[in-house]
Amino acid sequence: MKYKAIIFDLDGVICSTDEYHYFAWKALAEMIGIKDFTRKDNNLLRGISRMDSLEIILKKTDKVYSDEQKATLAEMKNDMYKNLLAGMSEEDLDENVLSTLKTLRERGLKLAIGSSSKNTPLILERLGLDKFFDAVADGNCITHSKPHPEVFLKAAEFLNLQPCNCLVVEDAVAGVEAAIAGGFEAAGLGEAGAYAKTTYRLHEFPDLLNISV
Ligand code: B16
Ligand code: MG
Repeated sequence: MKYKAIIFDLDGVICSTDEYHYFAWKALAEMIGIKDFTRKDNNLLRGISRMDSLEIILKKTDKVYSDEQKATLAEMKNDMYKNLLAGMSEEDLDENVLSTLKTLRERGLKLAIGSSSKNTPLILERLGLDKFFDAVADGNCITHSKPHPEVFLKAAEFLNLQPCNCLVVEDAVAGVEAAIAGGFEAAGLGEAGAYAKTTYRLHEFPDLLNISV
């Protein structure tokens, strides 16, 4: 077997919290007078840390913010995002995602999370997945966010495996870049699926079962 483990991105792969990030960033952008924050803009933030995401959004305004003000803005966005997460439950876990994960595990693969999000523990708990994965690397245990490979290297380290034995699943171009930079192969959903460096294109999550892992 080529792969011994699969490392999953969280937002936009395991669950649709990428939509909540979009709503929260859009609300924040409007609050500070940016009226044209689009889904296309939001795609640039996939896999990018909270503070780096804010910096990208602030390029759309001429206003200058101090570091302290930026920290406040990021906290406001996170509060709005967490309000949306509070409404999540196990019912928000797509049945196809859960059954695919279970089948992959039955096939003998280790399953891990590699997410830039500091809210990973909260999201996994809301979805009833807090004890499900063999390893979780997230925004709380890294200093460099995607496209740096640190989060995936951490996940591989937690699994005690080499990157060449792990497949990364991503929805973000930055996430595919991170995987490739770390020596992993990558399967991509959405924009990441169409990205030239992506090893396997997934049209939907269960397509993972068709990759000869
Ligand atoms: P937080 P992923 C990433 O998660 C999101 O794609 C990105 O939009 C977000 O800014 C980042 O996590 C940080 O999230 O503000 O919750 O710490 O896609 O790597 O699972
Ligand atoms: Mg993602």
